[in-house]
Amino acid sequence: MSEKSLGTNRRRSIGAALAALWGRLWHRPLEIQPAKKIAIVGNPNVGKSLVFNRLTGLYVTVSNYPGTTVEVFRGRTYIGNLLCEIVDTPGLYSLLVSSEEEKVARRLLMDETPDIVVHIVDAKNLERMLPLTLQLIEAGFRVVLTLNMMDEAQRLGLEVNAVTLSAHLGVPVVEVVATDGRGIPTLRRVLYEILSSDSASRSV
Ligand SMILES: Nc1nc2c(ncn2[C@@H]2O[C@H](COP(=O)(O)OP(=O)(O)O)[C@@H](O)[C@H]2O)c(=O)[nH]1
Ligand SMILES: [Mg+2]
Repeated sequence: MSEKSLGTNRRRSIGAALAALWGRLWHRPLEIQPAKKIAIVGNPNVGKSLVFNRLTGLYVTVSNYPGTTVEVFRGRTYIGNLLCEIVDTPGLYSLLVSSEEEKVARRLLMDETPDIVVHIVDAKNLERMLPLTLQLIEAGFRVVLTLNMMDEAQRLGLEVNAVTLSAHLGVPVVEVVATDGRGIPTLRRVLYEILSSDSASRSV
């Protein structure tokens, strides 16, 4: 097992233990049908799987997407009082697909019509990644833009104005550092605000 996957498993196991404890305290079962679905999308290597691991607790499953060899991870977590399925999709550069991974990511978005699409981007390379945000918004998905790797962006002295970006795009923008969990509570709060609002009906 590689060092990276060991690290990922360790992060997941702490999250899983906390989720199990929390669930027991509040008698919240994870086996029932999730009320909402959240898809995590973005380019390869932007931190999708780390954010997925931070959001999900127990009941993470991996399976090949039907008819393909591409693996898709699914997990469950409570966002507030709503049991949600979180799907970690394969890397996607554009909705105008080319590779098998991209086809799966796109098919998944189109077929499963998630309630929210969390678009994860590398905060250091915004201009390269924002075109996909625009495509997702244009396609009618309810998008939450997540600026990950804020630690590296800050180290490079890059100034990212999430408030201005959010005003321009018309979608919530959350700054996170998936490696240490900074911003994840804010992301959960933003997801809850959207899911629990009346306007959370599916628009795709
Ligand atoms: N410094 C830093 N590294 C990160 C952050 N998020 C992810 N990474 C690293 O980026 C790499 C890719 O992460 P991964 O979750 O596998 O990305 P994915 O391909 O989008 O699923 C890993 O080596 C992570 O440790 C972050 O917020 N800060
Ligand atoms: Mg991944």
